[in-house]
Amino acid sequence: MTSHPRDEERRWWKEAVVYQIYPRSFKDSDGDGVGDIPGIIEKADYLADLGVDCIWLNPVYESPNADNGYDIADYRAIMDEFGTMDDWEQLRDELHKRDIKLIMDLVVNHTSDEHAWFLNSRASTDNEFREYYWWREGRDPEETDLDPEVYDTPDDVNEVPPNDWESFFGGPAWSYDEDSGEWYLHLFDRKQPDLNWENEAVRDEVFEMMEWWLQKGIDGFRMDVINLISKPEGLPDTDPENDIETIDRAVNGPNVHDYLGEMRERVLEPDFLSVGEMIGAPMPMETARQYVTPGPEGDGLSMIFHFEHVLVDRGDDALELTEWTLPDLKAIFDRWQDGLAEAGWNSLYFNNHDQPRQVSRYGNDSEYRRESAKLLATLLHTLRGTPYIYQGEELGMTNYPFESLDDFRDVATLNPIRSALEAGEIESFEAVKDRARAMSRDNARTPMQWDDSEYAGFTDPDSTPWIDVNPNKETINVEAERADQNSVWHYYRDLISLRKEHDVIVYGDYDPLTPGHESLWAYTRTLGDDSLLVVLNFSDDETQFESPEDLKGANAEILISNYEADVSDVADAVLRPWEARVYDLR
Ligand code: TEU
Repeated sequence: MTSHPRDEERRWWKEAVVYQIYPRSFKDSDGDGVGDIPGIIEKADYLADLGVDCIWLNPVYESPNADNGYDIADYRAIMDEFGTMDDWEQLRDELHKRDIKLIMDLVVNHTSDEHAWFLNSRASTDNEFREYYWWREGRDPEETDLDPEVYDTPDDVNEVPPNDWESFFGGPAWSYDEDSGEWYLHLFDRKQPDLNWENEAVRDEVFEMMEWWLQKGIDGFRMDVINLISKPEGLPDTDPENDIETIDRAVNGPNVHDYLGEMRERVLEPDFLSVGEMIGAPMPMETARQYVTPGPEGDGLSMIFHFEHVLVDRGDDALELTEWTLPDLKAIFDRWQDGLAEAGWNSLYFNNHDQPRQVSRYGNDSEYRRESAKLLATLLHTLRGTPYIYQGEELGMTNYPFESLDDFRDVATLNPIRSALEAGEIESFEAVKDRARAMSRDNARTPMQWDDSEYAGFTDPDSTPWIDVNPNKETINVEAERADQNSVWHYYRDLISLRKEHDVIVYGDYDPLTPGHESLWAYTRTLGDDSLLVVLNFSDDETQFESPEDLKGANAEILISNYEADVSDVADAVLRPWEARVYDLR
């Protein structure tokens, strides 16, 4: 049994609650319909009132915005739409003044095709920048199974790309460059060429840039798709017969731990929050541990974002939805809670700028919106790990009622649907409407709902927001929820403050009690003499919790619950729809 953490195991980033800000959709200060840094500064007190300890800021760097800032043209400059470097410095200071830390997004698997490195790289085949990216000659179609018709090449070029990989946004992962007659690799959009980390000069550039930001006083990085930086030897084709797709070829490449080890030695410190986004699933636990074990044995990342629980309802195809079950979801969390119990640390999230809204996906966003939003929050804030709140989650914001293709802005939604339409695989948008609605990243990107005014207080009434505001801003908004003691907002605030009072929430052991149950998720957290029991009813129906013998008659007090809690008896409690209870068993 874990007793109180030894001092060296204590880390601010284990005790913190992180709040993610997607600047484009948070708050527009200058009426151009796009959120910006001065807008975030206006809301610094809001963040302090909620009680969060750290902000993760999505990319604010100069970018042509093919992928909303994940296509960076200059790592050391701020995007005009978002403000200036002075604004950024002011934001840093305003946050730090309120004891809120700041981590920046590090997007170094790829750059924009408008980054100076790529412009140079493209300019000729023999300059030092050519080796910054993955340029390769094409192949004779006869020697492959690939259909040259599929690729975008001039009529007189009868070639297919160096391998058959597909972009994660749909279409081929290679684009043909007419000037040099070669192809370049882009695992995402064609405007996001992959950097070649095998080149030491690339690593130097990246580490110097990270150092530059750390010198500016930031507290760490969220590392975009960092498990893609090392590519497999020879860039082999996929192997569908053995179920090996592009993603399997691309993740956790042979040198990834060397590169991260070098990063750890050169720029990272244990006190920085470094959270690596690791796409693809499932990930072997050994690999995960390697990423999060402190140096020199491990790569020394504080934690990672794995994808297993957010792929639980996804099929193989980008547009395929499947049913998820609670036992499946629990099994994933249990595996990670257990896998990183001794070494490493977990991140806890359902939402971010790439995921549909959690209450629409794992909860009930109509009749039990409020209850289920609070239940999901209870889960994320009482598991072992660091909880991440994505803007609007603290209001129980929901998915958007998308009606037509024009409502979407995201390349990851638009590219595959447009290709499917062009290829005649679907006749109209209607064929994929339900799926696009359920899973589009744009669900997360509609503007933050501050009040019930025309554009929810996100931007001026006489401006036009870059993406529509959810009509439910009438009732779901900051102003209304702050005025209502029973709101999702107040519940989040309570959860955040409980974390500060109870070490057991941060450091306690996790023990699941109901792994196979269809609708109940119950577990204990234990640290020395402190012990919590969490019981969650993932259902529209009442569900009885049969407590283990040793908990019957335990002296329990309800620490927090999403219902009026007149019950303190653990034994065989009947939980109401989406009821969440946290008992203090001490
Ligand atoms: O996302 C990684 C990623 O591949 C997925 O989350 C992606 O959104 C999904 O597979 C699309 O269907 C990161 C960023 O979080 C995301 O916003 C960027 O678009 C992507 O990397 C490229 O930088």
